[in-house]
Amino acid sequence: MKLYDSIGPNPHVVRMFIAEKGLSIPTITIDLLAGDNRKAPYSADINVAGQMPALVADDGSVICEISTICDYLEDIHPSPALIGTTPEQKAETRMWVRRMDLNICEPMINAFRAAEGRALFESRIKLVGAEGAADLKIIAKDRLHWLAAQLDGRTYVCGDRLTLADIHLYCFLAFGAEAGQDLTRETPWLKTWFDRIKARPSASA
Ligand SMILES: N[C@@H](CCC(=O)N[C@@H](CS)C(=O)NCC(=O)O)C(=O)O
Repeated sequence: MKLYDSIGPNPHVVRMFIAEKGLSIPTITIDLLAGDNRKAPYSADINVAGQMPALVADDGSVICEISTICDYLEDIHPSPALIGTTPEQKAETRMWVRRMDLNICEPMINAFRAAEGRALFESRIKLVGAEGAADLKIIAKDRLHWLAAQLDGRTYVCGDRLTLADIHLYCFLAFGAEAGQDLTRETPWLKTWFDRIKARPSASA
């Protein structure tokens, strides 16, 4: 098995998940700043979407999209469970991951690409304009407030279970904090939760 890795929050999610699993997977680093992820051989042979990361399984299967990569790793290494051990636990984790990904992480990242990251991304993908970027930042913050209100009082997103949902949200908020969208202090619960996850050794993976 090998992981095609790079800078950025998506690869960070997978590295943190791997660290929490206690796994050691060899990595091949792709130079995202140089755009090597969008050139052959990576975009031709590994990830047709030209994005990072990608996992190559022992049988040569290529697995892309971070939630899918984490699902696969959980399937082959069920313990410790970071998605769940029952259908209900798995559904709960995936429900929160989907909510945070669609409603918070995507607008946050699309805003970053169109604003702070514009020079890097404008030759790669279609971007919204400056006003759109500002609106996306407002949407990400607004949805995060909604999420934080739902989770207030919980140790982890799924109660007493540390899951992919914590890892996913943490990695994106940590990225935002370094990239012009520091949302880590928006509510008292969020601050406490963020610092709790940040303290885990896996956070620096
Ligand atoms: N939906 C994809 C998103 C992957 C993604 O956006 N990766 C970023 C790194 S954080 C990337 O490859 N950016 C460089 C680019 O798009 O050229 C996933 O779940 O893996």
